[in-house]
Amino acid sequence: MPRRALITGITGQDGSYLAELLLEKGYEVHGIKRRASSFNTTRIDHLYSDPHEGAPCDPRLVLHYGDLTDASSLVRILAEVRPDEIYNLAAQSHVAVSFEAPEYTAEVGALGPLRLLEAIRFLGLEKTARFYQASTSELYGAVAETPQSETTPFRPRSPYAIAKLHAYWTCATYREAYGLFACNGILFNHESPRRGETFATRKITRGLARVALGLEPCLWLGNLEARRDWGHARDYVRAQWLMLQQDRPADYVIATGVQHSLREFLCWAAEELGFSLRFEGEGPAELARVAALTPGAPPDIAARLAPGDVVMRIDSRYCRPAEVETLLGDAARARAELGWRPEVTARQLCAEMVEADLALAREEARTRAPAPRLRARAAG
Ligand code: NDP
Ligand code: GDR
Repeated sequence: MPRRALITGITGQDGSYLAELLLEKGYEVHGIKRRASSFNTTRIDHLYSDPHEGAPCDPRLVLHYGDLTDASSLVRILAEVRPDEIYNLAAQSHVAVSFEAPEYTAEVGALGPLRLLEAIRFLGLEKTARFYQASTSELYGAVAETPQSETTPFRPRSPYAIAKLHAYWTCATYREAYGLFACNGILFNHESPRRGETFATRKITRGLARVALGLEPCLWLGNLEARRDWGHARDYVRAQWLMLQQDRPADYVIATGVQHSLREFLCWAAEELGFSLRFEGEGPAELARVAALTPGAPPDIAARLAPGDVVMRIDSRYCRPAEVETLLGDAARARAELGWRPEVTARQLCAEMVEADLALAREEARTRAPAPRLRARAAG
């Protein structure tokens, strides 16, 4: 009998890579997708074969409608699937959005895992199923200790992080109270060409590629000084799987141990496109002043290629009410116990993302036929 996994959030970035990994390993993969007014399975469509299209149907990928805010759907799906492994990846995962929708963020991110864990108990699966909770480096938020490891105290700084803190302790408590094999993966930022378009790295690679091809006039960003420990999502889902294959459940930090600023990432993306940015009107004091402006106020910080050719501007609407300035992970435990190591550096990740976004932008430019405005690799 193949092992059976259930992935919540299978339509997201990590869900899609994890589904690929588990299918490769011979699992029967079940995923929860939520109802949306338009298609929301583009990241996993390549894995799914429609039985009506005559293609050899792979019955090992099965999708179920459900929602982490709907306990009865979770009970029904768990009862039907009776999975060996459950990966809880679903969340309202955008930190900035969590300030605008804090209650919904907590409904999904804090109470969602609780509902799932209670459903596991209700169905008597706690002695057979293994559970992975998508915890996050955002739990460290404003903590001074660096780098951050499993023993670093948490100091969340957003409604998103507070919801994830609730989920972290729920997971740990169900492990201690009911003997459930439950792990928190405290993952630092991980990206890929499948990253959501409004997260910083993807916004940069997609935005600059589109600017380079004349599809957009300018890219608008917030705090360029934020420092993150960026890895590749494909490497990070491997760690998720490894955690559930151990003899004992534990919590693990997953990170590369190398940190860069968003400004560096922006410059790399520009380089990949064949141009270098010159910044003007900036500095920490200048940035703080702009951050304090009314959202949408005329910006005065810019990155130019040449006089008159502004390709990036700062807009305070993308600065958060409370910012996490710096995160850097220490994944020593994962290296020692899981044998996990990242294979892709942040610089390589950026190159892969630019390549993918350039291909998408070229395709769009071909159908829209605008005049490319910059001489760069983009024109090739
Ligand atoms: P995404 O935002 O790409 O994916 C989130 C997934 O959750 C999507 O499938 C989304 O569905 C689904 N979802 C959202 N709300 C609900 C709901 N109410 N019920 C059911 N499903 C829902 O996130 P990532 O793949 O990047 O991240 C996966 C998890 O890991 C998230 O929990 C995130 O918070 C966490 N995490 C991510 C890190 C990162 O750097 N990527 C780092 C640390 C933690 P839909 O496609 O319909 O929107
Ligand atoms: P983060 O990722 O908040 O770390 O959460 P994001 O890419 O959104 O922001 C990273 C940093 O870049 C700064 N920034 C901007 N961010 C966005 N989105 N858009 C902008 O225009 C912009 N300009 C500057 C941010 O202020 C921030 O400092 C991600 C999510 O995947 C979470 O779900 C996950 O838990 C953490 O990573 C680890």
